[in-house]
Amino acid sequence: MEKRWVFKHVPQAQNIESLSQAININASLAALLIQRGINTFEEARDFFRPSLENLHDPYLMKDMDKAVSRLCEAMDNEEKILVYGDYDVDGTTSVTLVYGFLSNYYENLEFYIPDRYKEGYGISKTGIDWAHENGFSLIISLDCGIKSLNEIAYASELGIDFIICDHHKPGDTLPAACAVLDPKRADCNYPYKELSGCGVGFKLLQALCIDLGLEDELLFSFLDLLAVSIASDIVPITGENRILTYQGLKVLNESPRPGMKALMDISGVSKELTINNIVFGLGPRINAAGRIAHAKHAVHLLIAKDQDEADLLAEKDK
Ligand SMILES: [Mn+2]
Repeated sequence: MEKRWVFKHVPQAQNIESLSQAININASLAALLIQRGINTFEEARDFFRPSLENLHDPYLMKDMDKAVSRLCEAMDNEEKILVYGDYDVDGTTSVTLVYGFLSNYYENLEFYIPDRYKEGYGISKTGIDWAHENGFSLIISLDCGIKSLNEIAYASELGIDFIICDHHKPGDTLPAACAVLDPKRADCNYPYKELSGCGVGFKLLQALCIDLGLEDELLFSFLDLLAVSIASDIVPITGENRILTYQGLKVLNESPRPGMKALMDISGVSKELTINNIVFGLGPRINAAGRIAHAKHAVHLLIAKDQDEADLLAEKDK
């Protein structure tokens, strides 16, 4: 493969001098940082110490207010809520995050992952019919939905509302859902555009926590799923994704959930887990469930609370 080298400009001497003094590093390192857009003490601090305090306000995302108020209405009225995700790693980690978090506060909740071979990618008519037959009136779609205009219109005829959490580029028309969360919407002013599908689901939960006055701590214990989604979906590890990945790796290394621990053991990760271990070890194993059998097994593995159960489920996915 032919490589095309893109050379970065050498920064101005006075900028190198001022950054190297501000953070007490040598000129070569300061030049490398400036070439990566880090010019000040504050920017360097945020780069070296990625902090959850620097996450963006979730309410900057278009439709977030509508999404939270529909979700709260559903919970107040004890409606049946379906968490619907795609069958790849981003989809199954998103479903584990949203289903796993909400189930701590709300019981009338189930999840659904379409069958890769029978239903294909995205929202399926089969899935909507299943939701209708089982009395669901709200579907939260994760990592899919932005292009499912017909399916979402069909659901609406059956009295089922949608909250879409997607990160794919929308077409010319948006689906007629109650709320369409997607930073790539042309009219969305959210400052960071490269979130994974799981990242958009995380923003919805972050907004819900603010609205209901819930502590962030429980939500942050789910950050391992964000790190796995970001690494496996190959979205850039910049900005907010870098904070989520850094903190997610910490959760994976310090207090992994049983399902992740089981996958780490099977992948032979003995030392500190890195992004490479996720991309080549954990991610493919989570993906395998959807290819060999059904991706719902990956969610069962990731939500397992008991280590013996998780070890057994992971053996199956081997
Ligand atoms: Mn995705």
